Amino acid sequence: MAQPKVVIIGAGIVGTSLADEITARGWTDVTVLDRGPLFATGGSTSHAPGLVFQTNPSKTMSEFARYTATKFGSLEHPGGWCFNPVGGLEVATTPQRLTELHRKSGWAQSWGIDGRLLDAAECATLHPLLDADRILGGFHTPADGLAKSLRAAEAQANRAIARGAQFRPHQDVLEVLNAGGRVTGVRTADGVVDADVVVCAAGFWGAQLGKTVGLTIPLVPMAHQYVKTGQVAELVGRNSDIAEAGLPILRHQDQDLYYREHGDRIGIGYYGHKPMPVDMATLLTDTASEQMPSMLPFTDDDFAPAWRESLHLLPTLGDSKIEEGFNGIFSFTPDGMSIMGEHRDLSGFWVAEAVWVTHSAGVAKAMAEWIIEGAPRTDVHECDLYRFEKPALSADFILETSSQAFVEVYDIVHPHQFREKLRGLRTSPFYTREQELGAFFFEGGCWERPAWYESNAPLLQQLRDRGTHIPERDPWSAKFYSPISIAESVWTREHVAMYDMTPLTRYEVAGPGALDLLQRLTTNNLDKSVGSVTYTLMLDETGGIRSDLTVARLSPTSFQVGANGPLDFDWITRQLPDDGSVTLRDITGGTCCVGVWGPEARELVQPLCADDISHQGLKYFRSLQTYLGAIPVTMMRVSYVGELGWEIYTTAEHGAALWDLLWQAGRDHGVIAAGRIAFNSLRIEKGYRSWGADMTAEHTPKAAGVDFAVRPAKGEFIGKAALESADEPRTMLRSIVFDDPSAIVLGKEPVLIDGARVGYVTSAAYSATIGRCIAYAWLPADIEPGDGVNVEYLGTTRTAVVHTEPVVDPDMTRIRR
Ligand code: FFO
Repeated sequence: MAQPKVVIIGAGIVGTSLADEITARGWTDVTVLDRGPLFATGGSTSHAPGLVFQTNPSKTMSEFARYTATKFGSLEHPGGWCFNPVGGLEVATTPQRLTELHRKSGWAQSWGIDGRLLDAAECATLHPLLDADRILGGFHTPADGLAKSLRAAEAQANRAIARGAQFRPHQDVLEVLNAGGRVTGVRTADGVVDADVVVCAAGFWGAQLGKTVGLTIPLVPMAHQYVKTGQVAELVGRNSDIAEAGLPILRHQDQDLYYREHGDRIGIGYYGHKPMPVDMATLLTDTASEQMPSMLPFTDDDFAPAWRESLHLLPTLGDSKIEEGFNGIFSFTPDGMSIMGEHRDLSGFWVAEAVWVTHSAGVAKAMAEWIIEGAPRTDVHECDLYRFEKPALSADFILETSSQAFVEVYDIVHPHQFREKLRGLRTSPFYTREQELGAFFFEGGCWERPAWYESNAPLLQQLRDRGTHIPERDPWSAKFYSPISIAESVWTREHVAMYDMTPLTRYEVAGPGALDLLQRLTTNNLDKSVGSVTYTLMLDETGGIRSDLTVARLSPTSFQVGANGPLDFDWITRQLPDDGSVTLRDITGGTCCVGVWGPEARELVQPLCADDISHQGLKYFRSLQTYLGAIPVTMMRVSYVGELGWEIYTTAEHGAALWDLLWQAGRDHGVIAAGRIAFNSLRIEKGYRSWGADMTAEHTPKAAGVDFAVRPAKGEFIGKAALESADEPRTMLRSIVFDDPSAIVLGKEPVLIDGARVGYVTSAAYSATIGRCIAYAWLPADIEPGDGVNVEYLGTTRTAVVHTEPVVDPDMTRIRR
């Protein structure tokens, strides 16, 4: 076959980097189009200040940034450097920020980025413009630095050109052409450019282009202020024209500020002002003739506090003044992450949008792997184009949350902190009951999810009265948390509890081709009798875990699939056969589910059911379509919390009646409603993985400890060949148990042995059953149960021991009875 023709829209940092990565992999028929001139195209890259801070709570984003820094460091440009590794310094002026820097230092260690916490004097030595008296300390990352965005773009473009790529300026893409569900090219004023692959790397212009092909690319162009001072006396003579900068790039996040040198001047960027979303329609008319449509006029008033605060932090600026400034446009998204992927209904149309210079080369590499090899080697689920729930694609949601992402860009954000605006978009039929019970709601996937119930406070008191240790939490881990959750998990293990499982994504997969499709898509054997329920994995072509599912066979040709969110719907949709023999329907919102779990679950439910739901009557991992009272239900004997009981499903209109029926019947058993925090603790005790947190497409089933769900003998499935030729895993997911009953970690902390970083924590929870915190961690494969490890949490070292799995109930006596 002839080489695929690739058109990249946008010659900014993403488009040029992608042209380089794609041509480097041997696809050389690449044309890059830009609406502006080359390479100062007038987009965000043209004015990007180029600070590359690599550390990020997201491992993926950190890896993208690390690749960018490394790659830019190796680029050649006649004008000079593309990357200047001056290092990065973030300073704290509040105790909260100092603690945050400890957390940051933890992420850096977890993701393998060199960094060190410094006291105020050390910070001032590193960056002599700093007033040491103003700061409490800092975090120094020597490998961070400055990217020269335009040079890096041009240098990468030149490599691509040398391999045959073409770059064409002044080409507004007027239309994306397609036939039979595939892209065939793009049309510009100059004519048609044929293409098999079109990549939209148009930055903040991209959302408009997406619209023309029926795609919502949820980004908002935001104006952000950047100024340059005049000459700063202290800097005179320090930097050669070529070096431009020698001091570390600096962040003062308590005041939403960052700084870099421009020779003997200082550049200051500011996020403290109100969000300034840019209306694209007016931008297009207002700037039609402008060289730099992405640079809006400076608004002095918005910058006044920034200047004041800058003089406090860097007093020598007092002799200087703001000499120039502008409000530069770049893209913000609802969750602050980039947007990557292929259009589901227009194959060959790809998106690489909302990418900072910081992450650009890493994103481009992953895109090239995805386009050419079929899957990126880095886990990109956090950036996937199809990660958004439906309400999150509304204009209201996109504007509101992207503005919030701007406000929070330098904020200290708790991992369990949830959106405050646009809440209540999805509520289960049990919602009013939950409110009555004093539920504290977390938000997830636009659903309201009870985290714990204040009505269970007396149970916590009972636990205290019987002498149970309830660990005190530090202020950080005590946020978005209540010890009531401990009482809820104990009550589940000792009696019975009701869990609202409605937000669990579920699909109906039906039709004569349903079994074949699911067999091809997943690793376990699903060709079992009606009533069977199977835990199974979806792999990508490289054998990485895309998701873990439960599949219930409700009839010979219809299956209910319990899934992990919108990405599963997207993946399955892409694999549907063309012949119409399978239909896929998201039934999450039209149905609901209560998990009734605990040793007394059967006593509670059996009297409501005419069918036999004894241990033999409805076996473990079997389902039954029956009635509870007058309510039609599907019961599945599955338990993510590791207790006797069922997930009980019904359609939405019966939901409230089902809840009330169970609640009434449970009175004699003291049934409680229990929340997500207890749920999470119990599943961690039981060794059950949470996809996205504990395992992703970067991991094989064996490494993640879920290879029991892989049955090669059943026949072909996606990823099977890759698994057969896979090397032995070098890292394994393990359960670790902390020694100190008061030790708490939350996830993403580094794991060390003898002072050297060996891995990182994925998720963690306090286990009431064993009275210790349990965590999952990715560790070298030769570290085994019984081995000791250290976990760094906010500057303290917690000792833990690798445990056999599961930690609780390895003999399954609680579930199988
Ligand atoms: N679907 C349902 N119905 N319920 C769930 O809780 C979930 N999940 C995800 C997505 N789909 C779901 C899947 N995660 C087990 C472990 C993880 C799960 C679901 C179930 C489990 O019970 N594993 C047992 C049984 C294995 C077997 O017999 O094959 C085990 O590992 O011992 C919630 O996130």
